[in-house]
Amino acid sequence: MISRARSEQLFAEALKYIPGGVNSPVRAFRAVGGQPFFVNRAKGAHVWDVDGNELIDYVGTWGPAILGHAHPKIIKAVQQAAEQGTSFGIPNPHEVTMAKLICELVPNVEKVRMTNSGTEACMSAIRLARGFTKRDKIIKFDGCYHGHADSLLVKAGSGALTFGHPDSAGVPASFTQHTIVVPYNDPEALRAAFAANSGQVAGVIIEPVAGNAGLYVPKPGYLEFLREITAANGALLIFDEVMTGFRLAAGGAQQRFGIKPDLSCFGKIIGGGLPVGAFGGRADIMDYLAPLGPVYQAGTLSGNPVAMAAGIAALEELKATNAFDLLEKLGAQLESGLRDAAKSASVPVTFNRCGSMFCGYFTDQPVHNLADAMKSDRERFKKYFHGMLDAGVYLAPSQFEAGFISAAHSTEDIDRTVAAAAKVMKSL
Ligand code: KE4
Repeated sequence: MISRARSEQLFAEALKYIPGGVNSPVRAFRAVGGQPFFVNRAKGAHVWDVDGNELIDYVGTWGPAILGHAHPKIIKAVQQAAEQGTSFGIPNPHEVTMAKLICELVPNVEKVRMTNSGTEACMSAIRLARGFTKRDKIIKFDGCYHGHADSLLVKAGSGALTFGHPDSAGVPASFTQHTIVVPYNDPEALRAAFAANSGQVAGVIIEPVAGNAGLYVPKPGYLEFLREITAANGALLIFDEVMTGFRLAAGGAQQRFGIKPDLSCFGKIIGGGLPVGAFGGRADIMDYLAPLGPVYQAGTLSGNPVAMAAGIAALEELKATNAFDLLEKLGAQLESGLRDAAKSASVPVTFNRCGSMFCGYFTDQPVHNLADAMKSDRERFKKYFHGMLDAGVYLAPSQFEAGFISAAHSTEDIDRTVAAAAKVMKSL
C-alpha cells in the first residue's frame, strides 16, 4: 500500500495558508479527486514525493522540463549566474544572448521582449496587437488557454475548463466584450466572425496545437487558412507557443507547420524551469513597444539574469543534442503502446499526439475541438489517473491537460508506463 502520509500532512498545513492549498488551481487534483502529493526532488524523467514514492513524470512541470528535471547543464548555469547576483534591474548580457537565441531558432521572430510568465507574454502581445492595428477586438478559440489575463479568460482551457466554469468570476463583462470565441478547426465559424466584425479585429490568438483541453491538432490546411484570413482582414496572427515553442521543433509549431505568424508568445522551456515568458515577431510591430513606441509593457524581473542563464542553457542543449528526433521516437512508442493497451482492454480511447505532447481521451469519437473533448468520460479518466499514479506513473491530473515526454524518458520508462496502462485499463 502506497503511503502518502507526509504529503497529507503538508496539504493540511498548506490549506491553512494557501487558497485550496496550491499556488495554481490545476495542482489541487480537484478534477481527479483525492489530494495532491508534494515533491521535493526531481531528476530526469522521475520525481520523488515527500514520502519517497518514485514516479515517472509525464507533466514535466507543465512543459518546461523537456530535457528532464535538474539537467546538470541548467543547474550549473543557475549556480554560476546566481553567484554573480540574482537580479540587477539593469540590462545584463544574458538578455542579449537569450534574445539572439530566440530570434535564431524562430526566424519569424525579428525582435523579442522577455516577461515573467506565459500569461504576461500573451497579455502583452494582445495589447501590442491592439496598439499596432488601432483595433479593439480579439478572436480566440474555445478550449485554448492563454494565461489568466482578464480579457482572455473566456471559454479558456486548462484549469479554468477543468473547473467547468470556463468564464472566471471577477472579470467584468466590459473586459471581455471585445473577445470573440470560435470553435477550433472550424473555418466557417471564423469566416463568420470576421464578417460580423469587419475592420474591427486586431488579432487572432491561437495555440497552434491546442494543449489546454487535452490535446487536439489543427486539421490539414487550417493554420494556412488562419494565415490567409487574418492577412486578408488586416488582423495580426498570434501564435501562442508557450507550450509548443521549442518543443514541437527547434522553431516550434510555426516551423513544424510552416506558418509565419505576425507575433508569437513563449514561456516554459525558455526558462529552463525558472519563471520566464516572452513575446516577439515582426520588428515593425515590436517597435511599437515602450520605450520606442506608444504601447506600454514592463516587468521588474523581466530578463532576470538567473532565469535567462537557465533558459539559455536549456535552448543551447536542445540545439546541441537535437532532442527532437528522440522525442518523436519516444512519442511514437508511447502512442502505439497505449493504443494497444486500450484495445486489449476493450476500452474506447482516442489518443491524440503531436511530437512529445499527447492526450488520451476516454471516448470512441475523434477529438478535433473542445466540444469533442467534452464528450470524454471523465469518471473513467479519474479512475485511470489514480490507477496509474498508484502504479508509479504521474499523468496530468485532469482530462483537459496535455502530457509531456522529455528527452530524459527512457524506452524502459515507456515500457513500464504501457504495462501499467494495460493493467489499469482492464479495471476501468
Ligand atoms: P503561465 O502564465 O502559466 O506561465 O502561462 C500561461 C499559458 C499560456 N499559454 C499556454 C498555451 C499555456 O499552456 C499556458 C499555461 N499552461 C498551463 C498548463 N495547461 C500551466 C499550468 C498551470 O496553470 O498551473
